Amino acid sequence: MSEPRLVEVRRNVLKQNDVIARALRERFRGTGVFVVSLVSSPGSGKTTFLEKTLTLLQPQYRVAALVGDLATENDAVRLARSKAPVKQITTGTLCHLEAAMVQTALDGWDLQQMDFLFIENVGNLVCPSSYDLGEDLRLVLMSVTEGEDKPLKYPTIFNSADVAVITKNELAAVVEFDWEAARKSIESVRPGMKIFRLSAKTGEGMSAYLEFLAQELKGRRNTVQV
Ligand SMILES: Nc1nc2c(ncn2[C@@H]2O[C@H](COP(=O)(O)OP(=O)(O)OP(=O)(O)O)[C@@H](O)[C@H]2O)c(=O)[nH]1
Ligand SMILES: [Mg+2]
Repeated sequence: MSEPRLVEVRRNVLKQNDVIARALRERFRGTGVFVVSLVSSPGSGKTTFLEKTLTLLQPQYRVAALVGDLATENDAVRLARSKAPVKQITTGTLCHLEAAMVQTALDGWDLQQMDFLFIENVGNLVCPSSYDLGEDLRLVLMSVTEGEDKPLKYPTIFNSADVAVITKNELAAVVEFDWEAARKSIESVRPGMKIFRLSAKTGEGMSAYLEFLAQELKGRRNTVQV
């Protein structure tokens, strides 16, 4: 029996995305920019966390950001308060960013003038996991208000990410967040995954994360001569 046509079309789209993502990755490596993407469910705090990250990194590093949403420029407006270059990508009906969208959005930007490029994906715990964007590091965010079992329910997004970030940590006690249960959920889906606990609102935990980013950039620059 032949495969349904929908499966075939989907496979071709993913294959095409992989080709563009590979080209993007080579371009990023060639220019020395370190690219970090952020995925999470809607409202986990990606933009808040990213605005804080851009603001705190800027005295030392050259940073820029792309942000994806189905509609509105709201997040780009918020991120631009950091004074970093920012572009909004609106996807219309798509629940994820694709490598081609990132490629188009980078038009006119000189990657050689950047240390870090951040890409905030559309808020969704399912779709973004299938699409490589050529990034060096993928962060999956989970706020303490979402429940500790999200990694068990949405394993693919945790599997496709490199680092987990637990956000809104200052609310943990109020919502009776069970840190040990959350850690076990992540560990069972992705053993050994690095986890940061922080609050973008209070700034608690941000310095450990920023230090980690600095080390990642350093490691990259030591292995790739630019
Ligand atoms: N208390 C608290 N609230 C936070 C924190 N981070 C974000 N929020 C709030 O959570 C809500 C959603 O935050 P956003 O940063 O817009 O979340 P997002 O993941 O970018 O949302 P989408 O782009 O729509 O997916 C806002 O009301 C923020 O003020 C935090 O560390 N502590
Ligand atoms: Mg956002």
